[in-house]
Amino acid sequence: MDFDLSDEQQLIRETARAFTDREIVARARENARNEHFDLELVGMLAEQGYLGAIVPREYGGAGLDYVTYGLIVEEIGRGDSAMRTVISVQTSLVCSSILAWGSERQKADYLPRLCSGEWLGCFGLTEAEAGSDAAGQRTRASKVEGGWRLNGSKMWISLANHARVALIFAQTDPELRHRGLACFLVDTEHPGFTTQAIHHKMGLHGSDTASISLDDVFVPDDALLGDVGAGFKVAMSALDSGRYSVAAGCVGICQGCVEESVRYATQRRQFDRPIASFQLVQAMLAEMKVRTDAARLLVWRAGALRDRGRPCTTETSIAKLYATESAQWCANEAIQVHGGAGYVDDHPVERWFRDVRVTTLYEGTSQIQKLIIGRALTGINALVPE
Ligand code: COS
Repeated sequence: MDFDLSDEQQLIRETARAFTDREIVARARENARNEHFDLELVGMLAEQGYLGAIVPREYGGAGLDYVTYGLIVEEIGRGDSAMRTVISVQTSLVCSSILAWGSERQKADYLPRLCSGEWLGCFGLTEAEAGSDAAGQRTRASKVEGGWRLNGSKMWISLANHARVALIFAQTDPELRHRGLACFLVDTEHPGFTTQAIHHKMGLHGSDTASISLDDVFVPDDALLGDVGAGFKVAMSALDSGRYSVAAGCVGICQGCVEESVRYATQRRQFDRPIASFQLVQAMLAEMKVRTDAARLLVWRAGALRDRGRPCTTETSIAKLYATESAQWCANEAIQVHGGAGYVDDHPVERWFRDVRVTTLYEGTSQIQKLIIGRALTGINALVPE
Protein backbone atom coordinates (compact mmCIF):
# COMPACT_ATOMS: atom_id res chain seq x y z
CA MET A 1 0.00 0.00 0.00
CA ASP A 2 1.48 3.32 -1.07
CA PHE A 3 0.07 6.56 0.34
CA ASP A 4 2.57 8.76 -1.53
CA LEU A 5 1.23 10.83 -4.39
CA SER A 6 3.15 10.78 -7.66
CA ASP A 7 5.10 13.89 -8.68
CA GLU A 8 2.38 14.67 -11.23
CA GLN A 9 -0.37 14.33 -8.63
CA GLN A 10 1.51 16.59 -6.22
CA LEU A 11 1.97 19.20 -8.91
CA ILE A 12 -1.71 19.07 -9.89
CA ARG A 13 -2.72 19.37 -6.25
CA GLU A 14 -0.39 22.34 -5.64
CA THR A 15 -1.65 24.03 -8.80
CA ALA A 16 -5.27 23.53 -7.71
CA ARG A 17 -4.43 24.86 -4.26
CA ALA A 18 -2.76 27.99 -5.63
CA PHE A 19 -5.62 28.55 -8.11
CA THR A 20 -8.16 28.16 -5.32
CA ASP A 21 -6.42 30.63 -3.03
CA ARG A 22 -5.80 33.15 -5.81
CA GLU A 23 -9.11 33.08 -7.68
CA ILE A 24 -11.80 31.30 -5.68
CA VAL A 25 -11.14 32.28 -2.08
CA ALA A 26 -10.76 35.89 -3.21
CA ARG A 27 -14.34 35.94 -4.56
CA ALA A 28 -16.21 33.43 -2.40
CA ARG A 29 -17.50 35.77 0.27
CA GLU A 30 -18.78 38.45 -2.11
CA ASN A 31 -20.38 35.88 -4.41
CA ALA A 32 -22.17 34.34 -1.44
CA ARG A 33 -23.25 37.72 -0.10
CA ASN A 34 -24.62 38.76 -3.49
CA GLU A 35 -26.09 35.35 -4.41
CA HIS A 36 -23.95 35.65 -7.52
CA PHE A 37 -23.38 32.60 -9.69
CA ASP A 38 -19.95 33.56 -10.98
CA LEU A 39 -19.87 32.52 -14.64
CA GLU A 40 -16.50 34.21 -15.13
CA LEU A 41 -15.04 31.96 -12.44
CA VAL A 42 -16.74 28.93 -14.01
CA GLY A 43 -14.91 29.85 -17.23
CA MET A 44 -11.65 29.88 -15.30
CA LEU A 45 -12.40 26.43 -13.87
CA ALA A 46 -12.86 25.24 -17.45
CA GLU A 47 -9.59 26.84 -18.58
CA GLN A 48 -7.81 24.98 -15.78
CA GLY A 49 -9.25 21.73 -17.16
CA TYR A 50 -11.32 21.14 -14.03
CA LEU A 51 -14.69 20.64 -15.74
CA GLY A 52 -13.57 17.53 -17.60
CA ALA A 53 -10.81 16.18 -15.40
CA ILE A 54 -11.82 12.52 -15.76
CA VAL A 55 -12.87 12.76 -19.42
CA PRO A 56 -10.34 11.27 -21.87
CA ARG A 57 -8.27 13.75 -23.87
CA GLU A 58 -9.81 12.62 -27.16
CA TYR A 59 -13.10 14.20 -25.97
CA GLY A 60 -11.51 17.40 -24.70
CA GLY A 61 -10.96 16.33 -21.10
CA ALA A 62 -7.81 16.20 -18.99
CA GLY A 63 -7.71 12.38 -18.95
CA LEU A 64 -6.92 12.18 -15.23
CA ASP A 65 -7.64 9.28 -12.89
CA TYR A 66 -10.15 9.46 -10.05
CA VAL A 67 -7.61 9.89 -7.26
CA THR A 68 -6.16 12.94 -9.01
CA TYR A 69 -9.66 14.26 -9.76
CA GLY A 70 -10.39 13.93 -6.02
CA LEU A 71 -7.31 16.00 -5.17
CA ILE A 72 -8.55 18.83 -7.39
CA VAL A 73 -12.08 18.66 -6.00
CA GLU A 74 -10.76 18.73 -2.44
CA GLU A 75 -8.90 21.98 -3.11
CA ILE A 76 -11.84 23.64 -4.86
CA GLY A 77 -14.15 22.42 -2.09
CA ARG A 78 -11.93 24.10 0.49
CA GLY A 79 -12.28 27.35 -1.42
CA ASP A 80 -15.99 27.41 -2.19
CA SER A 81 -18.60 24.66 -2.24
CA ALA A 82 -20.62 26.63 -4.79
CA MET A 83 -17.79 26.25 -7.33
CA ARG A 84 -17.15 22.67 -6.22
CA THR A 85 -20.80 21.95 -6.99
CA VAL A 86 -20.23 23.14 -10.56
CA ILE A 87 -17.44 20.59 -10.96
CA SER A 88 -19.38 17.78 -9.29
CA VAL A 89 -22.42 18.30 -11.48
CA GLN A 90 -20.67 19.02 -14.76
CA THR A 91 -17.96 16.38 -14.45
CA SER A 92 -19.36 13.60 -12.29
CA LEU A 93 -23.07 13.68 -13.01
CA VAL A 94 -23.20 14.91 -16.61
CA CYS A 95 -19.88 14.08 -18.31
CA SER A 96 -19.43 10.71 -16.62
CA SER A 97 -22.97 9.66 -17.65
CA ILE A 98 -22.36 10.60 -21.27
CA LEU A 99 -18.99 8.88 -21.16
CA ALA A 100 -20.40 5.67 -19.71
CA TRP A 101 -23.72 5.47 -21.57
CA GLY A 102 -23.46 7.71 -24.62
CA SER A 103 -23.17 6.69 -28.25
CA GLU A 104 -20.01 7.71 -30.08
CA ARG A 105 -21.93 10.61 -31.63
CA GLN A 106 -23.23 11.79 -28.26
CA LYS A 107 -19.76 11.67 -26.74
CA ALA A 108 -18.25 13.58 -29.66
CA ASP A 109 -21.09 16.15 -29.67
CA TYR A 110 -21.37 16.89 -25.98
CA LEU A 111 -18.15 16.15 -24.13
CA PRO A 112 -15.83 18.70 -25.80
CA ARG A 113 -18.42 21.46 -25.22
CA LEU A 114 -18.88 20.47 -21.59
CA CYS A 115 -15.16 20.09 -20.87
CA SER A 116 -14.36 23.48 -22.42
CA GLY A 117 -17.14 25.17 -20.47
CA GLU A 118 -18.85 26.31 -23.67
CA TRP A 119 -21.93 24.53 -22.33
CA LEU A 120 -23.01 23.75 -18.80
CA GLY A 121 -25.03 20.66 -18.08
CA CYS A 122 -27.48 19.74 -15.34
CA PHE A 123 -28.77 16.48 -13.90
CA GLY A 124 -32.56 16.29 -13.78
CA LEU A 125 -33.29 13.33 -11.53
CA THR A 126 -34.86 14.71 -8.35
CA GLU A 127 -38.53 15.64 -8.26
CA ALA A 128 -40.69 17.09 -5.50
CA GLU A 129 -42.09 13.59 -4.89
CA ALA A 130 -39.00 11.58 -5.92
CA GLY A 131 -36.00 12.30 -3.72
CA SER A 132 -34.50 9.25 -2.01
CA ASP A 133 -36.99 7.12 -3.96
CA ALA A 134 -35.36 7.99 -7.26
CA ALA A 135 -37.24 5.23 -9.08
CA GLY A 136 -40.57 6.91 -8.28
CA GLN A 137 -40.31 9.38 -11.17
CA ARG A 138 -43.53 11.17 -12.09
CA THR A 139 -42.07 12.83 -15.17
CA ARG A 140 -43.43 10.89 -18.13
CA ALA A 141 -41.88 10.15 -21.51
CA SER A 142 -44.45 9.23 -24.16
CA LYS A 143 -43.38 7.72 -27.47
CA VAL A 144 -44.35 9.73 -30.55
CA GLU A 145 -43.33 9.65 -34.20
CA GLY A 146 -39.56 10.23 -34.39
CA GLY A 147 -39.02 10.78 -30.69
CA TRP A 148 -40.55 11.36 -27.29
CA ARG A 149 -42.69 13.92 -25.49
CA LEU A 150 -41.60 14.79 -21.95
CA ASN A 151 -44.00 16.12 -19.32
CA GLY A 152 -43.31 16.74 -15.66
CA SER A 153 -41.11 18.74 -13.35
CA LYS A 154 -37.78 18.53 -11.54
CA MET A 155 -36.70 20.06 -8.24
CA TRP A 156 -33.43 21.21 -6.62
CA ILE A 157 -31.47 21.04 -9.86
CA SER A 158 -28.02 22.65 -9.67
CA LEU A 159 -26.96 24.71 -12.73
CA ALA A 160 -30.40 24.37 -14.34
CA ASN A 161 -30.80 28.09 -15.10
CA HIS A 162 -27.54 28.16 -17.04
CA ALA A 163 -27.36 24.66 -18.50
CA ARG A 164 -27.55 24.19 -22.26
CA VAL A 165 -28.10 20.45 -21.92
CA ALA A 166 -30.13 18.71 -19.24
CA LEU A 167 -30.09 15.02 -18.44
CA ILE A 168 -33.76 14.36 -17.84
CA PHE A 169 -34.91 11.12 -16.26
CA ALA A 170 -38.46 10.07 -17.09
CA GLN A 171 -40.78 7.12 -16.73
CA THR A 172 -41.82 5.38 -19.96
CA ASP A 173 -44.02 2.74 -18.28
CA PRO A 174 -45.03 3.21 -14.61
CA GLU A 175 -45.78 -0.51 -14.17
CA LEU A 176 -42.11 -1.30 -14.75
CA ARG A 177 -40.97 0.97 -11.88
CA HIS A 178 -37.18 1.46 -12.10
CA ARG A 179 -36.94 -0.73 -15.22
CA GLY A 180 -39.19 1.71 -17.11
CA LEU A 181 -36.96 4.74 -16.62
CA ALA A 182 -35.14 6.40 -19.49
CA CYS A 183 -32.61 9.22 -19.58
CA PHE A 184 -32.72 11.92 -22.27
CA LEU A 185 -30.24 14.57 -23.31
CA VAL A 186 -32.51 17.59 -23.56
CA ASP A 187 -31.63 20.84 -25.26
CA THR A 188 -32.75 23.43 -22.71
CA GLU A 189 -33.65 25.86 -25.51
CA HIS A 190 -36.40 23.52 -26.77
CA PRO A 191 -39.95 24.87 -26.46
CA GLY A 192 -41.63 23.76 -23.24
CA PHE A 193 -38.42 23.63 -21.17
CA THR A 194 -38.49 26.31 -18.48
CA THR A 195 -36.68 26.88 -15.21
CA GLN A 196 -37.34 28.86 -12.10
CA ALA A 197 -34.57 29.89 -9.72
CA ILE A 198 -34.82 28.72 -6.10
CA HIS A 199 -33.89 31.46 -3.62
CA HIS A 200 -33.52 31.72 0.15
CA LYS A 201 -31.35 28.62 0.52
CA MET A 202 -29.51 28.14 3.83
CA GLY A 203 -26.17 28.01 2.01
CA LEU A 204 -24.55 27.63 -1.41
CA HIS A 205 -25.66 31.19 -2.16
CA GLY A 206 -23.13 31.39 -4.98
CA SER A 207 -24.56 28.30 -6.63
CA ASP A 208 -27.37 28.17 -9.17
CA THR A 209 -30.34 26.04 -8.08
CA ALA A 210 -33.64 25.79 -9.92
CA SER A 211 -36.77 23.81 -10.58
CA ILE A 212 -37.49 22.66 -14.12
CA SER A 213 -40.85 22.40 -15.90
CA LEU A 214 -41.22 20.12 -18.91
CA ASP A 215 -44.33 21.00 -20.83
CA ASP A 216 -44.69 18.66 -23.79
CA VAL A 217 -41.00 18.94 -24.64
CA PHE A 218 -40.17 17.02 -27.83
CA VAL A 219 -36.86 15.18 -28.00
CA PRO A 220 -35.73 13.10 -30.97
CA ASP A 221 -35.02 9.36 -30.65
CA ASP A 222 -31.29 9.96 -30.66
CA ALA A 223 -31.57 12.07 -27.49
CA LEU A 224 -31.91 8.85 -25.50
CA LEU A 225 -28.86 8.24 -23.29
CA GLY A 226 -28.61 4.48 -22.97
CA ASP A 227 -31.58 2.26 -23.72
CA VAL A 228 -35.19 2.69 -22.68
CA GLY A 229 -35.30 1.09 -19.25
CA ALA A 230 -31.65 1.80 -18.45
CA GLY A 231 -32.38 5.21 -16.91
CA PHE A 232 -32.12 4.03 -13.30
CA LYS A 233 -28.71 2.52 -13.92
CA VAL A 234 -27.57 5.69 -15.66
CA ALA A 235 -28.63 7.62 -12.56
CA MET A 236 -27.03 5.23 -10.07
CA SER A 237 -23.74 5.06 -11.94
CA ALA A 238 -23.68 8.88 -12.17
CA LEU A 239 -24.27 9.06 -8.43
CA ASP A 240 -21.31 6.75 -7.81
CA SER A 241 -19.15 9.45 -9.36
CA GLY A 242 -21.14 12.36 -7.91
CA ARG A 243 -20.95 11.03 -4.35
CA TYR A 244 -17.20 10.61 -4.72
CA SER A 245 -16.95 14.23 -5.81
CA VAL A 246 -19.09 15.52 -2.94
CA ALA A 247 -16.99 13.49 -0.50
CA ALA A 248 -13.75 14.91 -1.88
CA GLY A 249 -15.13 18.46 -1.64
CA CYS A 250 -16.06 17.83 1.98
CA VAL A 251 -12.51 16.72 2.77
CA GLY A 252 -11.58 20.20 1.55
CA ILE A 253 -14.01 21.77 4.01
CA CYS A 254 -12.55 19.63 6.84
CA GLN A 255 -9.04 20.68 5.84
CA GLY A 256 -10.05 24.34 5.67
CA CYS A 257 -11.61 24.10 9.14
CA VAL A 258 -8.37 22.68 10.56
CA GLU A 259 -6.20 25.34 8.93
CA GLU A 260 -8.44 28.29 9.85
CA SER A 261 -8.96 27.05 13.39
CA VAL A 262 -5.23 26.54 14.01
CA ARG A 263 -4.51 29.97 12.56
CA TYR A 264 -7.17 31.66 14.70
CA ALA A 265 -6.38 29.73 17.87
CA THR A 266 -2.69 30.57 17.71
CA GLN A 267 -3.39 34.29 17.20
CA ARG A 268 -6.36 34.85 19.46
CA ARG A 269 -5.31 35.59 23.05
CA GLN A 270 -7.39 35.19 26.20
CA PHE A 271 -6.18 35.00 29.80
CA ASP A 272 -2.84 36.40 28.52
CA ARG A 273 -2.07 33.49 26.22
CA PRO A 274 -3.12 32.10 22.86
CA ILE A 275 -6.30 30.05 23.11
CA ALA A 276 -4.41 27.28 21.26
CA SER A 277 -2.57 26.66 24.53
CA PHE A 278 -5.78 25.49 26.23
CA GLN A 279 -6.22 21.74 26.31
CA LEU A 280 -9.91 21.94 25.48
CA VAL A 281 -9.13 23.92 22.32
CA GLN A 282 -6.36 21.50 21.33
CA ALA A 283 -8.82 18.65 21.78
CA MET A 284 -11.14 20.27 19.23
CA LEU A 285 -8.27 20.81 16.79
CA ALA A 286 -7.04 17.23 17.22
CA GLU A 287 -10.48 15.71 16.65
CA MET A 288 -10.92 17.83 13.50
CA LYS A 289 -7.55 16.67 12.20
CA VAL A 290 -8.32 12.99 12.85
CA ARG A 291 -11.65 13.20 11.02
CA THR A 292 -10.04 15.09 8.14
CA ASP A 293 -7.35 12.47 7.63
CA ALA A 294 -9.82 9.59 7.97
CA ALA A 295 -12.22 11.17 5.46
CA ARG A 296 -9.39 11.80 3.00
CA LEU A 297 -8.17 8.21 3.20
CA LEU A 298 -11.69 6.90 2.60
CA VAL A 299 -11.97 9.13 -0.48
CA TRP A 300 -8.58 7.97 -1.75
CA ARG A 301 -9.61 4.33 -1.24
CA ALA A 302 -12.82 4.80 -3.23
CA GLY A 303 -10.89 6.59 -5.98
CA ALA A 304 -8.13 3.98 -6.11
CA LEU A 305 -10.67 1.15 -6.39
CA ARG A 306 -12.38 2.93 -9.22
CA ASP A 307 -9.10 3.58 -11.00
CA ARG A 308 -8.41 -0.16 -10.85
CA GLY A 309 -11.81 -0.95 -12.32
CA ARG A 310 -12.97 -2.61 -9.09
CA PRO A 311 -16.51 -2.30 -7.64
CA CYS A 312 -16.64 0.78 -5.43
CA THR A 313 -20.29 1.67 -4.83
CA THR A 314 -20.19 0.67 -1.14
CA GLU A 315 -16.78 2.26 -0.54
CA THR A 316 -18.01 5.44 -2.23
CA SER A 317 -21.05 5.52 0.07
CA ILE A 318 -18.76 5.02 3.08
CA ALA A 319 -16.58 7.92 1.91
CA LYS A 320 -19.58 10.14 1.19
CA LEU A 321 -21.23 9.37 4.53
CA TYR A 322 -18.11 9.93 6.58
CA ALA A 323 -16.73 12.94 4.72
CA THR A 324 -20.00 14.87 4.66
CA GLU A 325 -20.85 14.17 8.30
CA SER A 326 -17.27 15.01 9.32
CA ALA A 327 -17.29 18.26 7.36
CA GLN A 328 -20.51 19.25 9.07
CA TRP A 329 -18.99 18.39 12.45
CA CYS A 330 -15.73 20.19 11.69
CA ALA A 331 -17.53 23.35 10.51
CA ASN A 332 -19.49 23.42 13.75
CA GLU A 333 -16.35 22.91 15.85
CA ALA A 334 -14.43 25.50 13.83
CA ILE A 335 -17.07 28.09 14.72
CA GLN A 336 -16.70 27.07 18.36
CA VAL A 337 -12.96 27.71 18.14
CA HIS A 338 -13.60 31.11 16.52
CA GLY A 339 -16.20 32.10 19.12
CA GLY A 340 -18.26 35.15 18.20
CA ALA A 341 -15.89 35.92 15.31
CA GLY A 342 -17.04 32.71 13.64
CA TYR A 343 -20.65 33.81 13.62
CA VAL A 344 -20.15 36.42 10.89
CA ASP A 345 -18.67 36.01 7.42
CA ASP A 346 -15.33 37.71 8.24
CA HIS A 347 -14.03 34.15 8.50
CA PRO A 348 -14.87 31.39 6.00
CA VAL A 349 -16.07 29.03 8.77
CA GLU A 350 -19.45 30.78 8.81
CA ARG A 351 -19.96 30.05 5.09
CA TRP A 352 -18.65 26.50 5.41
CA PHE A 353 -21.14 25.84 8.21
CA ARG A 354 -24.06 26.90 6.00
CA ASP A 355 -22.74 25.42 2.74
CA VAL A 356 -21.91 22.02 4.19
CA ARG A 357 -25.41 21.36 5.48
CA VAL A 358 -26.73 20.25 2.11
CA THR A 359 -24.00 17.66 1.57
CA THR A 360 -25.62 15.11 3.87
CA LEU A 361 -28.83 15.60 1.88
CA TYR A 362 -27.99 15.79 -1.80
CA GLU A 363 -26.65 12.98 -3.95
CA GLY A 364 -28.16 10.60 -1.41
CA THR A 365 -28.85 11.39 2.23
CA SER A 366 -26.68 9.95 4.99
CA GLN A 367 -29.55 7.55 5.67
CA ILE A 368 -29.49 6.29 2.06
CA GLN A 369 -25.71 5.78 2.29
CA LYS A 370 -26.23 3.75 5.48
CA LEU A 371 -28.83 1.57 3.74
CA ILE A 372 -26.42 0.93 0.85
CA ILE A 373 -23.68 0.00 3.34
CA GLY A 374 -26.05 -2.07 5.48
CA ARG A 375 -27.27 -3.97 2.44
CA ALA A 376 -23.70 -4.76 1.40
CA LEU A 377 -23.06 -6.09 4.91
CA THR A 378 -26.21 -8.15 5.32
CA GLY A 379 -27.39 -8.90 1.81
CA ILE A 380 -30.81 -7.55 2.84
CA ASN A 381 -32.40 -4.62 0.97
CA ALA A 382 -34.13 -2.63 3.70
CA LEU A 383 -36.27 -0.89 1.08
CA VAL A 384 -37.95 -4.06 -0.15
CA PRO A 385 -40.72 -5.49 2.06
CA GLU A 386 -40.16 -9.13 3.06
N1 COS B 1 -24.51 1.45 -10.79
C1 COS B 1 -25.21 0.83 -11.77
N2 COS B 1 -26.37 0.15 -11.55
C2 COS B 1 -26.83 0.11 -10.29
C3 COS B 1 -26.15 0.74 -9.22
C4 COS B 1 -24.95 1.42 -9.50
N3 COS B 1 -24.27 2.01 -8.52
N4 COS B 1 -26.86 0.52 -8.09
C5 COS B 1 -27.92 -0.20 -8.42
N5 COS B 1 -27.91 -0.46 -9.76
C6 COS B 1 -28.87 -1.25 -10.52
C7 COS B 1 -29.06 -2.62 -9.86
O1 COS B 1 -28.10 -3.53 -10.35
C8 COS B 1 -30.45 -2.99 -10.26
O2 COS B 1 -30.43 -3.52 -11.58
P1 COS B 1 -31.52 -4.59 -12.11
O3 COS B 1 -32.77 -3.84 -12.35
O4 COS B 1 -30.92 -5.11 -13.37
O5 COS B 1 -31.65 -5.62 -11.04
C9 COS B 1 -31.16 -1.64 -10.30
O6 COS B 1 -30.15 -0.65 -10.46
C10 COS B 1 -31.97 -1.37 -9.06
O7 COS B 1 -31.06 -1.31 -7.97
P2 COS B 1 -31.49 -1.48 -6.47
O8 COS B 1 -32.28 -2.75 -6.33
O9 COS B 1 -30.28 -1.34 -5.63
O10 COS B 1 -32.45 -0.27 -6.23
P3 COS B 1 -33.24 0.09 -4.90
O11 COS B 1 -34.49 0.71 -5.37
O12 COS B 1 -33.28 -1.02 -3.92
O13 COS B 1 -32.35 1.19 -4.13
C11 COS B 1 -31.23 3.21 -3.76
C12 COS B 1 -31.67 2.08 -4.68
C13 COS B 1 -32.01 3.50 -2.52
C14 COS B 1 -29.81 2.93 -3.36
C15 COS B 1 -31.37 4.35 -4.73
O14 COS B 1 -32.73 4.57 -4.99
C16 COS B 1 -30.72 5.61 -4.27
O15 COS B 1 -29.51 5.73 -4.33
N6 COS B 1 -31.55 6.57 -3.84
C17 COS B 1 -31.06 7.87 -3.54
C18 COS B 1 -31.17 8.71 -4.77
C19 COS B 1 -30.38 9.96 -4.63
O16 COS B 1 -29.21 9.92 -4.31
N7 COS B 1 -31.05 11.08 -4.89
C20 COS B 1 -30.43 12.36 -4.79
C21 COS B 1 -30.08 12.85 -6.14
S1 COS B 1 -29.26 14.38 -6.02
S2 COS B 1 -28.48 14.42 -7.78
